[in-house]
Amino acid sequence: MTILPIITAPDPRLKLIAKPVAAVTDEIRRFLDDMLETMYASEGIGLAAVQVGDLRRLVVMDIAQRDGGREPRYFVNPEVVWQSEEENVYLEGCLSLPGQFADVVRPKTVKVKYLDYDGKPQQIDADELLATCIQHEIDHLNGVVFVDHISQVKRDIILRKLKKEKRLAAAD
Ligand code: K1U
Ligand code: ZN
Repeated sequence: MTILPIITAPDPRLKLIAKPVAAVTDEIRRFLDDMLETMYASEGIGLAAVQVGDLRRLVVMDIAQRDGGREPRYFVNPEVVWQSEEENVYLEGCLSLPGQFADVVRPKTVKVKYLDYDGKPQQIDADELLATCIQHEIDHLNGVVFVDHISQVKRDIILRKLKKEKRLAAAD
């Protein structure tokens, strides 16, 4: 399996919109496996293909890994088909915005339809961290990052910090 490089902000590739997948092939399953290994290696709980420069609507997640055992989840063409009016606030992070966190308000509960690892249609009712994380990952597929949900002032502070860190890293 391959650990893929993760794109970090600011980068125009994080603003691109991913395209639906026609069928879940062996090649896609191999790529999902690489995405999952990349996510585990980075100690994340989710990863969208856009974050590794691939414009397909693919997401991997494991919200259980901090409790010990692994419970990987694979979402192909995930789509929110219902969202609650009730909202929830969660302190979000992002592997593409390393070291940056902010409170994000999102629907508390969502129903998501998707294809699973075997290409079978599925639907889940998500709440708590699962709902937050799947919405965060679907945002990535639509060229949106969590700082797009916060005030412009806070967003500018975070993006300026990341830009400076990239400049300093490039000068090393
Ligand atoms: O998409 C990503 O960049 C992955 C991201 C998922 C996420 C975390 C928290 C809220 C919403 C979405 C991360 O895994 S960030 C890093 C992380 O490991 C983490 C941060 C906060 C809580 C739990 C894990
Ligand atoms: Zn993210």
